[in-house]
Amino acid sequence: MSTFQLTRTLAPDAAAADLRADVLKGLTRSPKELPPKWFYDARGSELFDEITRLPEYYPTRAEREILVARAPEIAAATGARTLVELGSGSSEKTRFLIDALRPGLAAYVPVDVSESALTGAAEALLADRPELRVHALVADFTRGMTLPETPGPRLVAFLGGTIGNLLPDERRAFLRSVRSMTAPGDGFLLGTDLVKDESTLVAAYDDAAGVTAEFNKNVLAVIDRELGADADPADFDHVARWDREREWIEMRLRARHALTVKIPDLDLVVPFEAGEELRTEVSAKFRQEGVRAELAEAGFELSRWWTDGEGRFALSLATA
Ligand code: AVJ
Repeated sequence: MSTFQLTRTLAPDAAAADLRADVLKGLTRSPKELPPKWFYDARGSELFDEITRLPEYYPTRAEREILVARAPEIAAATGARTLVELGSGSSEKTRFLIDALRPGLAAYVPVDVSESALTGAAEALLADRPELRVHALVADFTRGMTLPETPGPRLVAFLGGTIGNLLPDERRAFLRSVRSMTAPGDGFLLGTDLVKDESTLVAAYDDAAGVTAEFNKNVLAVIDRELGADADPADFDHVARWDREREWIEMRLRARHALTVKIPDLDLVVPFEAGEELRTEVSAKFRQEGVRAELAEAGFELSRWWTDGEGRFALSLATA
């Protein structure tokens, strides 16, 4: 009997159609913008992995510290028999949760747009945990999805602070869709980066080694390869800026001089003025009261709040 099952809910060419639509819309509006999900081709995922090991990029280490310390409490509080993880990627930090939930855990349901990430993660997990049942879902969690029939209670986890990449409206819709996949008594575990001093935040998104700059510019390489475009990363500067009103970091690509980007697959020529900026990512930072209010609006009650020792990052446990 196999312990690994994979369900595709995305058409194989859905990503290609989404990219075309996002690029057409984002590069013909003013100000220009692209959604951050297009960073993550194979090279972009590798660069993000490198980012998580940079001295300036604290969120991954801070969240791991909380998970290691609190996994037993999370397991005891939820008694979850199914762990669903949205945007699971490599599932690297999730093993602390999985191991704390064993042996009651009946199924681990990782959800990601990347089939290769899902199979790689499942392989690594199953190598040491042959009894684990993994039911992977290839799906775009921002679009809502149907979960497999597995035993409750469920714990839905959304880690890494990735919720910060969603704009406030998208966040509301996302939290409601998470609520709609849970039943009373289920749990929701949410990782959020916290508001802190500007210099720490900006450094985390503008590291000295230039890895984040390369990650940011990788979106141009994706457009060049997938849409036949001629954007040259050397024509753009990496910008990371703290918006103190909206309490989010923005990453942008700033044209070094006036230029055009030709995108033959879209029949499009995109002009940039000298100094014009293209927004490539919003990464919102949170406070406890804001998280509590957003969860409540979606129908969740915040029941536990844990931070790392330095108070940089938080894990929230909410109940449906
Ligand atoms: C993976 C979305 C949590 O916003 O901090 C890292 C992505 N961008 N450096 C974040 C990212 C620039 C990261 N998330």
